[in-house]
Amino acid sequence: MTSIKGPGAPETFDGSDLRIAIVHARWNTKIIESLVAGAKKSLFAAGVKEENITVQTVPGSYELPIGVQRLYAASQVQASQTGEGPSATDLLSGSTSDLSKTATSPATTPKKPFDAIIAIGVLIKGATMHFEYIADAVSHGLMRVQLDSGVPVIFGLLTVLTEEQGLERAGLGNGGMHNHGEDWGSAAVELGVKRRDWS
Ligand code: DLZ
Repeated sequence: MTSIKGPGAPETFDGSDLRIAIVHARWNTKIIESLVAGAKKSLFAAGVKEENITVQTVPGSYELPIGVQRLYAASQVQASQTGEGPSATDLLSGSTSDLSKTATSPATTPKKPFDAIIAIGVLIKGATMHFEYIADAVSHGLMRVQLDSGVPVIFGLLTVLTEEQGLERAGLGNGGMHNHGEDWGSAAVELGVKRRDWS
């Protein structure tokens, strides 16, 4: 029997003028790389241009919320400096993070703020309570960033009990499960497009 789980019949959205970021953790690299590749595959399939996709890494999943928050702020500052967004003074609020420093360096090409950001991490349960604390903090942190900033943040955090479960969900297992990164890429395009109508 086919499963009823999943996002339903695919709709198509034109991502050709979207700017999308992927922020991913480096823990559990083999799984992460496949998820990132899956997300990019869907972005390209929807017409997102390679030059409009930014990939940034953080050490572990716990750092995803701050990575997403600063990268988005950096893109807003960059846009303000190239006349494509609100003014830099409205946005920077004295931040000294590395990502905002990157943003305040002179921009060469006009770039608008990101339309959506995909946060990708893989948490594999161990023998301690680490998993629970990080999963909870990251879930809440990413939701907070998206509601506070208004930019859609796609939840690409796998919270799995075993490595095998992670490999399966990255399309690398023997069970024939599809690569969940592809769903996240499609969700980013859909939300990026719809967000404009909701503005
Ligand atoms: C410490 C830790 C552990 C135990 N497990 C994972 C994991 O399975 N996946 C992941 O993305 N990160 C893990 N980390 C690292 C934390 O997310 C974080 O990078 C460190 O605690 C430093 O803040």
